[in-house]
Amino acid sequence: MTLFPEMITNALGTSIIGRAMEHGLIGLHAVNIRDYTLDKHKRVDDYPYGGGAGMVMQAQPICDCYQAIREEISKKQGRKARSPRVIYLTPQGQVFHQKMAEELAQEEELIFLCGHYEGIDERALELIVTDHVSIGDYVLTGGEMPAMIMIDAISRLVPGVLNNKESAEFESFQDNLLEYPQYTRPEEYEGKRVPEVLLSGHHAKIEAWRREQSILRTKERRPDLLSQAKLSEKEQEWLKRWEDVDFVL
Ligand code: 6GU
Repeated sequence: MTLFPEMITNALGTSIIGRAMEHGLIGLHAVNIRDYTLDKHKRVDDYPYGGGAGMVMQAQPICDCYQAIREEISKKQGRKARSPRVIYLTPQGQVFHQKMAEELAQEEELIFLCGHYEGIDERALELIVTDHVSIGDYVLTGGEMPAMIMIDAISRLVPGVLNNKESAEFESFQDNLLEYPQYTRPEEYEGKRVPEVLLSGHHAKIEAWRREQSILRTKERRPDLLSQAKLSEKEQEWLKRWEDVDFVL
């Protein structure tokens, strides 16, 4: 639900998410809230009661838009659908993270409500919103980009959306560890060589090196994550030896 549907369809219609839609693995409908206004000038916002800066999005177009979407879902499912989660994108929400993406990827239907101007009439939020979500502690002009970020993060977890090469299996945030460094040809570039172990063909050694790199990289760049990572006894011992080293990466 947005006042700028083409922003969503243009951005997500390309690349991996676009391909997933073409393959019918996910569906995306950017619904224009303005289509549901009863105002003869097609207005969807008004001045805030009590005064103050900016405009507030009115409850009526949003709630009618929501009801129309629910009816679409019921029609598609051929029965009265249970209430889908409605995610309101707002800097006042819980901060989005990978676990939340995994949880939301289990849902059959999701509705994202994108606000603009100074906000949305609280009564609309009370009536339809189930989750308030922020994408981080900074302020944006609207909820569209946060919604797209969430849709991208959630969609790539839907089975079949990523192919083998893009597979989500080994990557950042798996285990709360960051991804290890990657290299491709040539073996030497600007005098910098690819780490020898990667040219060795010794798979066990390569796996061990990558695991080490993941751990060290997380320690260096995201120490807050490392405290939540599951490390073996041996790895914890090994990591202690790097405790006072801060020039490795
Ligand atoms: Cl979800 N919306 C807006 N407008 N700003 C944000 C945000 C959301 N998350 C962080 N900043």
